[in-house]
Amino acid sequence: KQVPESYNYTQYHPMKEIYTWMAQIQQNNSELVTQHYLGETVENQTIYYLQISQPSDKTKKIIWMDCGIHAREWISPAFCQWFVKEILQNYESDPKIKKFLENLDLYILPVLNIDGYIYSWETERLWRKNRSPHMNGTCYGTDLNRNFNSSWGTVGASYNCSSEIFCGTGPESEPETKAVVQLIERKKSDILCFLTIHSYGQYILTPYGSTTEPPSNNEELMHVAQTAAAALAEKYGTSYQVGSTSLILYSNSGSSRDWAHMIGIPFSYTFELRDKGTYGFVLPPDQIQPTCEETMLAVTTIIDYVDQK
Ligand code: ING
Ligand code: ZN
Repeated sequence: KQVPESYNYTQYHPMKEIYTWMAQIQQNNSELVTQHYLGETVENQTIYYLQISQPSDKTKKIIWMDCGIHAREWISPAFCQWFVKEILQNYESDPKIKKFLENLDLYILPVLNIDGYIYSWETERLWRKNRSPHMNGTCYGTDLNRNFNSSWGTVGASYNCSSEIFCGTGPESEPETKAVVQLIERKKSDILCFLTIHSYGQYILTPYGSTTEPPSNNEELMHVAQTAAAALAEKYGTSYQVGSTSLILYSNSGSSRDWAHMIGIPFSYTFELRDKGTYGFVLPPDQIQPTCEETMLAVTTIIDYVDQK
């Protein structure tokens, strides 16, 4: 399969280059990849996701993975792009990939918070939120991972628009949140697995963040995540901690992971990629490749498990 040859997957890329990459990926792999419109950002940038589907008449289940919900977590979009490249490059030769694509479609959203990502490149490297204006433009940004309709605004969130964890003016107040919600709601009975990629800290987080009450399938959720973390560690020895957000970190409400599980998607996880704080959000480019390689093992472990279920 063709991936744009000149594209450097071991560098971070500005949004403009990611847009071009998405268009080329679809052009060069038109039998497998479709670029779909998801919605628009506050600043009218178009949000796209890529659907990777093997042609067949069979109805398939869906694996969702979004990246770049937080602007400064640059390793996240880098991973979504790496993931797509790996699937396309190894599709012919790797029977495991061919096998799960018989039953599953992959929906990959490389950058959700496009306005924030651009702002992080051009103005403020450590910007986190989107770029919605509040208080007559004196204060900017909603934390999109506090804006979903899952115990919205109850814990680990702020009503102050200058806070890093401002939850917005209401559940789904932001167009970026709404765009995700509309698609996922429409497809939810087919979605098996919802993965949302962040950094940093080296965690695989299970629901819920908003309550310490475990979800009904907690044992299986934990088992699969632990297997994924073990597969990840085999590559470079990187250790990940597994557990529910509210138990191993702190409580938070309005996250997309909680929301996805609450509407009935059984396997819902947040990944917090490298590192553990040495570089934090400013992970050096020489760690893109090892981070993506090891994360690939964790993600494919989860996909294989849900495929075989
Ligand atoms: N972390 C996520 C956040 O939205 C999270 C997930 C929530 C982690 C609560 C820990 C506790 O804050 C990052 N890095 O964005
Ligand atoms: Zn994040």
